[in-house]
Amino acid sequence: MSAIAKMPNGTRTLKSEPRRNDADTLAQEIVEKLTYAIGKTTDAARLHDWEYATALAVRDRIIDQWLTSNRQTRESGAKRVCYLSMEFLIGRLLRDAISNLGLTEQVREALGRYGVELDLVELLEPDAALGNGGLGRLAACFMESMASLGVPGFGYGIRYEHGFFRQEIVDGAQVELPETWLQHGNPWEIERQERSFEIGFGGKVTTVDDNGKPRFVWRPAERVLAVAYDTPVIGWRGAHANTLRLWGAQALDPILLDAFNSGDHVGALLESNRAEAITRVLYPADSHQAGQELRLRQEYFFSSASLQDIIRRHLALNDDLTNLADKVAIQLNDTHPAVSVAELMRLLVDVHGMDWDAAWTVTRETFSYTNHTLLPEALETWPVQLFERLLPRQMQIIYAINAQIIQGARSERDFSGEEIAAISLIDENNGRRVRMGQLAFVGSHTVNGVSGLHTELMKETVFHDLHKLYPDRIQNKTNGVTPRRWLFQSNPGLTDLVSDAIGEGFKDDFNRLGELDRFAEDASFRERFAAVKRVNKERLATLVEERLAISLDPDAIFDIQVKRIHEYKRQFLNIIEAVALYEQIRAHPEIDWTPRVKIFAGKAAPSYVQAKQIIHLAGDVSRVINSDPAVRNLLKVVFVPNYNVSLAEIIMPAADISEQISTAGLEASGTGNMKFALNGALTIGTLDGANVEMLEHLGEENIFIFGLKADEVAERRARGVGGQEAVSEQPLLRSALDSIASGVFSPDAPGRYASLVDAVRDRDWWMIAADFRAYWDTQRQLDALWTDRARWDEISVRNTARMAWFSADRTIGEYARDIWRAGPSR
Ligand code: 26Q
Repeated sequence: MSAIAKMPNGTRTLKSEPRRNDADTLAQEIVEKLTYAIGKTTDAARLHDWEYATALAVRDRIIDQWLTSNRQTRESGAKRVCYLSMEFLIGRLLRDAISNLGLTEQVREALGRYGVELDLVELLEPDAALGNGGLGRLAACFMESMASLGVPGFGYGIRYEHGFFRQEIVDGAQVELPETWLQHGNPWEIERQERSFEIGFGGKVTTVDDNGKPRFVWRPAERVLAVAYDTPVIGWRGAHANTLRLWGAQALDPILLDAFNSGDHVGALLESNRAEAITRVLYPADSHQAGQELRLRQEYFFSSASLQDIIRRHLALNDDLTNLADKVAIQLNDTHPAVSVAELMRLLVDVHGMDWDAAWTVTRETFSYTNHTLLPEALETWPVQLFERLLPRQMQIIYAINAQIIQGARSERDFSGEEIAAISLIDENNGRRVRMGQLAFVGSHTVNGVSGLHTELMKETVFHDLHKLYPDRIQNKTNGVTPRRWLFQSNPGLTDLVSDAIGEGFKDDFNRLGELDRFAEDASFRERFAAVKRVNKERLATLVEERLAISLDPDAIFDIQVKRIHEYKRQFLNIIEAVALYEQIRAHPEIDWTPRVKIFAGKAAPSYVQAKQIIHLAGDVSRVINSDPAVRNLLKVVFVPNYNVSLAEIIMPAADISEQISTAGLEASGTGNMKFALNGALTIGTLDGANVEMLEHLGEENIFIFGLKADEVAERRARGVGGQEAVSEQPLLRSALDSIASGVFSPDAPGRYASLVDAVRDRDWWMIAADFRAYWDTQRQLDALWTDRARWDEISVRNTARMAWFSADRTIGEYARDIWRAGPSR
């Protein structure tokens, strides 16, 4: 690598001619890697070695394109997009890279010559699980999409040594185990020790005289080093490559030599342990405040490193920082990097000597911010005291920004005291806290929500008063998913079928997927479409049989809910419906029930008690129903442990029904909903998040919407309507709740679910009782539809055909046009 990077004409690749991509050449290069990078002969190589060698051979091809893309961006002076995100939930990269380079068949053949199967090799790669769920996966889809569109993009994040925990179910309960994705090395990353920056914490702020003006100097008490690890991200057809730059923490002085020499060998390492702790582990909470100091350290660490890197690169190509916003757009993925607003001000004013007003203009023109949640308990705030102790200068800057904003609101807009309190960067009601959402909002030129409904609710709720002050700042950018991973790679059968029908063109111009619509009326096409689904269901059934020893009938409806476990996502509603159905099947053996398999997967935050109970309940219900002969296999319930990206790639293509049943107004967008529908699943869902746009694009006959709307939920909550009435009026619901509460599914601990059930009967905050009836009826409507397979398959085909708009390419195109004002560099 360094031979390439340090060549005199540093941008030229070593190969003067384009690489050959035939199976012979690939076979030879893979064996070369096996020999010289791993030190093994083909006879001695384990499958792991083949995986590593294959990745390295493929990586060489990516690096060729990477160096070219970087040179093009540099020479064209094109604007760069820097996507700052605490999370990148990438999954595996080998299949993605091979597929985007168009090398799948050649690599398969190359490995085949040594009796090695590509599919098995791919399975050995650990998931890069540097994220919790939707927000992190969105960042990964966006990276792939920017590369595919040729938008010069940089992802900036944290190289967690341990990603999202591995979930095991022990005696019915979730157990979190450490995840060790780097154990066998990471062939995709390139460490860049020379790209490192000092990051300070704590200490004091003093002022010095700078030609008669005071200048602030921060003297941190503690310093650590942020070291860059780069992963190239290759786009579709290998036409462009971008960089994902993740920061790892190191001690400035890894071994305190004085201490070491005086014999204190353990003490000599204390500092390096403390430094490296910053990037040790991903916080596994996606909805509740973590609140720990280490989290704030992580946020500042990666924000500061990224900004220093951006400034360094800018100054290498430009005279000063006044035109920063013409050359870079920085997107803040939620508030996690929001401290960047204060940090950029500090770097511009204190370090680079810009005056305050000019710096504020540059800052605001550079940043934009995406909000991903309205849940009050998830809005990020930090105690002022903690902030001040850890980041004293940044805290001063936040106060100064706040004063400026509040003054403007008072003098120019005549804001009332209440309105001022609402826009203030400091929450004075809960023991003085810094509000990261407000900071990100005022420091950005554009703020966006991730679906139409979510964006409107942002304007009405969390950012009501800031929206009044800056009425043009909020925009909508409905999420999307990359069709490369979520259709081409995960569902090759369907991809080939679509190609047969409408030609290969849709792979390069995804909007053309719409041409598939007319095939919904073609009976023979529908049959082939259903046959692909059937094969995908068999594959999932095999996985469930192998992992859980539960046998599934691929002819039953596969009804699937996979996502983080959360009360607002209402897995509990789904389980209650399963219990009600179970009781009805037992009570009415004479009815011709439609066979159904309910599949669940997802992780609970380790401290989220109710979410963990829901997992426990799914397992308990599963055991009782699956083993009851009276059910005659008409209903099965399965909880698949350790949901991750790789499991999703098997699950999405195998679904008949996709469950998107959040309490209306609470799911910002959802992206699993898009992956399922793209693969032909029928959605049962509430009018929430991007389900609303899915309804618009699919047409109301092709999606199954039920339940209260967002405004109705808000109104019922405001009136304090509880669950009592709804429960007493619905015998199916009442009986299911009674069974769960009385221990029918938990005879070992009959009271285990008492509080879960009581919450529905009493407050019904999540509208489970309120929505049960509509949910039940819609499920039975789907049962009936299943018996008309021509109609079901027609709807299924239309779902795939009409999901083109939900490609992340469309989303990225909108960000580039409306927010970043950046285009392809080619
Ligand atoms: C915050 C502070 C301290 C510790 C952790 C966090 C934290 C971490 C992750 C808060 C939230 C998250 C993740 C949120 C998330 O994934 N939101 C989802 O974002 C998706 C992409 O926009 C949407 O589709 C989902 O609707 C939304 O729930």
